[in-house]
Amino acid sequence: MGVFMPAEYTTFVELYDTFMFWSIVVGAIVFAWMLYAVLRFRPGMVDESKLEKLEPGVFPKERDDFKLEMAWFVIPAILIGYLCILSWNSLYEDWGNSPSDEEAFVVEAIATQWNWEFKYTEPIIVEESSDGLLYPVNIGVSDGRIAISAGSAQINLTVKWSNEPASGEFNITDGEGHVDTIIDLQEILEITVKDEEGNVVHEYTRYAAGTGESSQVYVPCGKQIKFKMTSERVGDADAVLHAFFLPEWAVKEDVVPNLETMLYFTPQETGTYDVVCAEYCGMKHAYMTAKITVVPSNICRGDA
Ligand SMILES: [Cu+2]
Repeated sequence: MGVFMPAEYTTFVELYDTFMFWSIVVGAIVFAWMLYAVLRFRPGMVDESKLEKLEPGVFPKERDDFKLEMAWFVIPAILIGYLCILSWNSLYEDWGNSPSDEEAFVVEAIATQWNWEFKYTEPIIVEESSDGLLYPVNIGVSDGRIAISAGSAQINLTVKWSNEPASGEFNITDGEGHVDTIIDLQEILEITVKDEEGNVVHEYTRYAAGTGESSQVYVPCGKQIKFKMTSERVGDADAVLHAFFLPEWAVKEDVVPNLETMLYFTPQETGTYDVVCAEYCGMKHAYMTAKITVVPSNICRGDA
């Protein structure tokens, strides 16, 4: 979708299109009538002697027209009623039936002056092979082993891993390799696979619950994502109002000190999108941005 429009599949796109259509219809009628009136009744076009002598503040009863008055009351009322129902449905769909923490992939977002920090409440794996890689790289992790297979039997690769405070390196020969080591699944695990020329062919990061980073958040594709947000003080910088705004899904919610607010949506395309602050929060408000990356999951794999 374009730069200024949310993704096609969000409920707000239909809402926007319908409102835009009727705004144009009403706008065209109003401006056409205005233009006609301006030209038709400009000075010199009307015979002043034939003008009715209307008295300011007194309704000219003899010109009463019940049918006309009903028409300009009923027609706009129907249109406005229709737009109200339409907005209510979209609002209900996006704000009325929030998922429970069990149903959704929950991320905690902490706003400070002027930064977004994110913490996962369940693990997420972010994995990517370099473009055009001719063999698949499969990584299996348990708390006692990292095992990697790289399809073809001819391939020799080196693997670097880090899992604070431990780290290490091992080789993959003939497409298979593993290391037996204690992995702390409460910490971030990073694995980088390089080929014989030293080029990175595959990167893997597993964020454990409680881990995270600032300015970048990963969410799985096809799942309901729920952000739980609050505003905090850092050093001398007060906890102030912010607003978490995701233009791609047209969702926005205030972030308030001493209060937990939330926002949810379901991404259906992988990719990296903007996070911005939409509530003026001080000098560097405009720079309070972050990136949200939708990573493939078992229910939604690729780009649309
Ligand atoms: Cu702000």
